[in-house]
Amino acid sequence: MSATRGMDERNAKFRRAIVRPPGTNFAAGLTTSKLGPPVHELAIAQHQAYCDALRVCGLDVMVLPADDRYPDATFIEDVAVVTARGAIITRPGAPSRMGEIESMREALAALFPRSAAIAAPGTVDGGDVCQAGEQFFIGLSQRTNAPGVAQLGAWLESLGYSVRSVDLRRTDLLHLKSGMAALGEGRLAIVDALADDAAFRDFDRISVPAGEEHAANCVNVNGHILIPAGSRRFESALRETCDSVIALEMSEFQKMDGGVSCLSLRF
Ligand code: CIR
Repeated sequence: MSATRGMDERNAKFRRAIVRPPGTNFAAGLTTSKLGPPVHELAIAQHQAYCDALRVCGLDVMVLPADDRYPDATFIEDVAVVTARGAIITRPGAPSRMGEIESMREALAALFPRSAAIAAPGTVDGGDVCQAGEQFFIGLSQRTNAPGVAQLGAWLESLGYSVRSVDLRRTDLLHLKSGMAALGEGRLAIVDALADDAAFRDFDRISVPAGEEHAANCVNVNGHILIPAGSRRFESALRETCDSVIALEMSEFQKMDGGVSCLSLRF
């Protein structure tokens, strides 16, 4: 990779996001939480507030139609990995979600005419993929298998990125980004269960306090850190070092094991 390209990307900002509102059967999606069924109207309102926050961060938000065939389709981050150098359609690890890639392929075609794709037997959920500058972390999880890690890693390296894998199977995390997030400038938010993993050795780590682990699923959008509301200690730790922290009500998505990062693809 040329030094110029690296410089350009460090200064680059996200310009667009793709989102998909929850469908009417959102409550039929996969979940392990014991928080009860989501209320559709409230989920729609929280999703709209989330889109408004992305716009405040300067993004042009492309809203795909809700898709009642796939109750988890609002968690759009899982079906593609989008970088400044190209996009790849994933192959979600949950059988009920595999069909979500068809409409994503159509949506991305105009923006990334030569998207790559994960092939069987590989499975990858985008929630297992975290970019921190030139470094990508890929979680080996319940959803992302070893062939998926290998395929995605090779594709990212072909684009000039560095890749490290993180084995999540010893944790109870659904996805890598259920437990960590890149905050920019070499900083990661990270839960205790992952903090000692050698993959993160070169990064400054901000601990997500016990009891607020769900807030590890936060996202840096052009210097604004979007976090779920109600994580008081984590929010005040972030406010000490980050210029802008935006807390969003995410209760209805948490009921379905989702959070702030899962609801958009940002590029
Ligand atoms: C699922 O289990 O697939 C959805 N209910 C939640 C997916 C959350 N996605 C993410 O963290 N990237």
